[in-house]
Amino acid sequence: MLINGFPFFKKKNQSTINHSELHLGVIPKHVAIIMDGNGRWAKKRGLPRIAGHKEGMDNVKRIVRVATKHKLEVLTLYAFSTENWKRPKKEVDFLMGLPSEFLSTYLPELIENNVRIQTIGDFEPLPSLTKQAMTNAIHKTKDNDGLILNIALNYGSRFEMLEAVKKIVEDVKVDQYPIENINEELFSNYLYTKHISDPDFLIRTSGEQRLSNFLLWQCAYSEFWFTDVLWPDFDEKLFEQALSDYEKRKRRFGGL
Ligand code: V07
Repeated sequence: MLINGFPFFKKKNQSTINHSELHLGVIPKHVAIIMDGNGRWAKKRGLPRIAGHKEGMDNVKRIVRVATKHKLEVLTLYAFSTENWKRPKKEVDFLMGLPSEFLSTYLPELIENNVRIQTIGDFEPLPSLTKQAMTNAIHKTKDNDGLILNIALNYGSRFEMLEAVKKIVEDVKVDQYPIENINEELFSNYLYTKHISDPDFLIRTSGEQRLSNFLLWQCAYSEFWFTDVLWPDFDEKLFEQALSDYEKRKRRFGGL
């Protein structure tokens, strides 16, 4: 390849660099990320908030590549919460366009990299174009057995648990099982995440140190990792730093 008269060689295929180069012994199987700080990233540059969301979306592509490189099993991203509807309509509309925008450019690469797309959240209230884009991507990647890219869309943990309670009560009412059968395993099977292991590692960017209604039940035993870095600036190196910190915590555990 020639650019400006200089020969450029394709970089070594990312997936051939394995995590041993980073000395990452224990890789979390499931990483969940609260991608916070996009609005602040834009404000710092005098740009509208939506410019920050666009930059945040481009960063999702980079981080998904790192997740595949390190052979994570599941990457769950908090893309849109049940509380996000309270934002100005223009911003909500823009956010709702991001899944189709992301997939229209990136779905072929996801398919090529054996990524399987899934979602958690209340799908029904989403605009039909958003639903179509997601349903299509889920369908086209359903047989892939690499990374599960799990997108939390219109997700709220309390809502998820209340819906689970309602369904359990219904099932008890029609004598599917007695109340005594209700245990953690049964409850877990009524959540959006029933097919997915609990997160081993939860990352939140942009300085806030709280869960904000994200995976409250599922994070009961997760390791938490926080950084002041804003989501659009959360790069490959920092992600690998986080993974390496996870490994150190696990090693200490093992020593006890
Ligand atoms: C959204 C960008 C990232 C920062 C947080 C809020 C804004 C990627 C997606 C996406 C990716 C794959 C997919 C569906 C959606 C996305 C929303 C917002 C709603 F299958 N980024 N991103 N979706 N932001």
